[in-house]
Amino acid sequence: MLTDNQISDFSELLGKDNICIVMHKSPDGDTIGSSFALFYALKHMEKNVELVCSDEIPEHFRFISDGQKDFDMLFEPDTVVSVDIASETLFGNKYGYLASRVDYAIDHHFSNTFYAKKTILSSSISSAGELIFELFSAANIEIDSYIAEKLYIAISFDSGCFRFSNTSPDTHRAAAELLKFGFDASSINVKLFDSTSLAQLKLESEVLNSVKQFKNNQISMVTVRYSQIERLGVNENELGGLTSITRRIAGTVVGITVREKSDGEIKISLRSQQESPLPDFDVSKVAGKFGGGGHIRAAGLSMRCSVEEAERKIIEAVLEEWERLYDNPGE
Ligand SMILES: [Mn+2]
Repeated sequence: MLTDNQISDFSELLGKDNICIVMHKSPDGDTIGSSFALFYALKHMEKNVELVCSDEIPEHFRFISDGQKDFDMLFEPDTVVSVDIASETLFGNKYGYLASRVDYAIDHHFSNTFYAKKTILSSSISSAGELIFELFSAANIEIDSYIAEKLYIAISFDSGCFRFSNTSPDTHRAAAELLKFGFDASSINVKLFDSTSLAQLKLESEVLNSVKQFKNNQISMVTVRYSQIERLGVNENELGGLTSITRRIAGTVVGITVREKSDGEIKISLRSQQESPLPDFDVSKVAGKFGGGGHIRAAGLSMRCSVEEAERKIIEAVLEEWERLYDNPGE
C-alpha cells in the first residue's frame, strides 16, 4: 500500500515538465518496462519527456524497448526521474552525472541510498513496475494496452514470472488488472524466461560442471570466466540468467555467481532462498560489506582482483554470515 507522501510526491512529479527518465545500467526487464510505461503515460499528458540509459539495451530485451538500442539526451531536462535505481553507481558511465541531480527516485530496493531529492520507495513491492502501477492507479492515470504491457513485463520479469518470494497477492492483482488489456502475456513470458541461445545453454552446462558447494551443499558457487564467454560466443549482455542459475540446484540456500567481465572487473551475484523455520539469509548484508547492495534474497557487488581472490573473499564472507545465523545462533 502506498503512503500519502508517496502519492503526493508522485502527483508533484506529474506537475513537472521537461522530464528525463533514467534507467539503470545493465538494463533489465523491470527498469526498461517501467520506464517506458512512465514515459508513455507522461507523453499522453503532453509532457516533454525523454528516456536515457548508460548501457545499450541487450538484444533479447529490445522487444520491451520497441527495438530501441541506445539513448541520447534530446534536451536539457528540468526534472530528472530515476526508475528502479538503488544507488548512484547504478547510473553507469554515460549518464552517471545525472545521479547527483535526481529529483524523484521511484524504486523498490531496500538498499536504496536516498541519493534523490525525493524518493518514492516501496521496498516490499515486487518490482518498479508494480510500484508504478500502484502510483498510476492512485493518481487516476489512464493506461492503455501499450502501457499495460510494459508494466506487466516489468512485474513478470522482477518476480521471476511470479515465482519469487517478492510475489504478493497485490502482485497478482496488478497483473490481473493489466492482463485485461488483452496483450499476449504468454509470448512475453516465453521471451523473458524460456528462450535461451544454444551458446548460452552450453555456457550454463560448463558453469554447472564446476559448481563448488559448502555447508552440506546448501551453499553453491559457480564461476564464469571471460575466456569461456568468448570461446562459446555468448553475448556479454545476455548473461542475466546466470545470476540465478544456482537457484536451480535443489537444496541451495545461498547461491553465488562469480563472473569475470571483459575489462577484468569481477561481478558477484548473491541469491538466497530458505524455507522456514530457517531465518532469512540476507544477501544484501554480505554484498554491503563489499560496497554492493540489493534485496534480502538478491544482491550484487563487484570487485577488482583475480577470480580466485574474489571467490575466496566472497565465500569467506558468506560462510561467516552463515555460521553467525545458522551454526551459532544467538551469539
Ligand atoms: Mn527492479
